[in-house]
Amino acid sequence: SSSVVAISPYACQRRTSLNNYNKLFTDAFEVLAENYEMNENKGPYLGFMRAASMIKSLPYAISSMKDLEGLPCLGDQTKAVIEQCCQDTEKSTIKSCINFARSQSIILFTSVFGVGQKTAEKWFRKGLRTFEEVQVHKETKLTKMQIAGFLYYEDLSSFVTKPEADAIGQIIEDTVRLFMPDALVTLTGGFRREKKIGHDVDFLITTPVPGNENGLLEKVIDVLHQQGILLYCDVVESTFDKSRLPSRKVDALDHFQKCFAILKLLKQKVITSNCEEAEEPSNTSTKEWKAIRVDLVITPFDQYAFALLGWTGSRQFERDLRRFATHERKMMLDNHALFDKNK
Ligand code: TTP
Ligand code: MN
Ligand code: MN
Ligand code: MN
Repeated sequence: SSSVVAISPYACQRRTSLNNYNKLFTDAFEVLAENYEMNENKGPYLGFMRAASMIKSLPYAISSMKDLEGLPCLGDQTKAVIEQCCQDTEKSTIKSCINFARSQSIILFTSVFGVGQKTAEKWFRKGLRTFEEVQVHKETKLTKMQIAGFLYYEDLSSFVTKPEADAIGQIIEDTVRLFMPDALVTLTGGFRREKKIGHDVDFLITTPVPGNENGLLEKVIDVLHQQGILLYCDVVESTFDKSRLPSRKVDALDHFQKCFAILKLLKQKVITSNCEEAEEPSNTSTKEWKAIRVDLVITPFDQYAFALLGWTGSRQFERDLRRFATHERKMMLDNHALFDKNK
């Protein structure tokens, strides 16, 4: 079953559908990767992420070590995990990978919007194990972001569906058009990759007339606030400096003005087909709205193409695009431009 055509070591040169025939392996890899990342062990982290990404592009399910012949991106560590998984009919290797090392409390704490690794570990060291313990503990000082994270925890930890993403898109587009009728509002992130669910909804906003995007985000935020649907908003101002060359830092944040927000989406605004609505009873909530994480990014028109490429993801695809540009083309790619280092 192994393929005759050579598979590229770069994600950006592989055709990858949403059909993952090797989810058991890639889940194990991603959990292991996350664990290495947590311990700031970049090498094995990238190794497992790269292997997971490559395996996702395979048009067949791996069933033995023979299936790995000629495949790129696999090192001794990743091969050892696959070998164990293949020999193991109970799938206990995979289950043990998934329960590997990471404290349940750290997993719980970092699942809150605004709580990162450092904060989770600090709470754990103080002996805190549950949300209740964190919230009643006298010394805990929560940031605005974490307060919102706890307040809307249930909604934010459930997945965003495509109909919900489309409903949010309509709201953003309508609001932007109040000020800028020719503005472009584009759905990016996982939904642009045709994923059916996401953890947030990402948008790029631009206008064809240079400079017209200035001040737009503030106006949009103001309207959302006046409508009573802005539950949380953290604006990050643009830090783009034209005199600076693109940063070499892998996974560096870009310089666009953006906001990380939580919007209140009325359930009546979500257009679902009848069969999807029939599944609804599992949701016992009687509230008429759902809190949704939304990222809005403002880009000048001349950088829109690069921003769109950068914000479409996946993270591994972006990482490999930049790696490909650097090593195979001697160019530098980021969310703002593509630079030819020879010119
Ligand atoms: P995410 O929204 O984090 O990821 P996603 O949409 O692929 O998946 P999910 O369903 O979990 O939301 O990020 C979207 C893309 O944007 C991702 O490829 C990384 C990129 N990105 C930047 O380029 N700059 C940034 O500052 C951030 C936060 C993300
Ligand atoms: Mn997203
Ligand atoms: Mn994400
Ligand atoms: Mn996002």
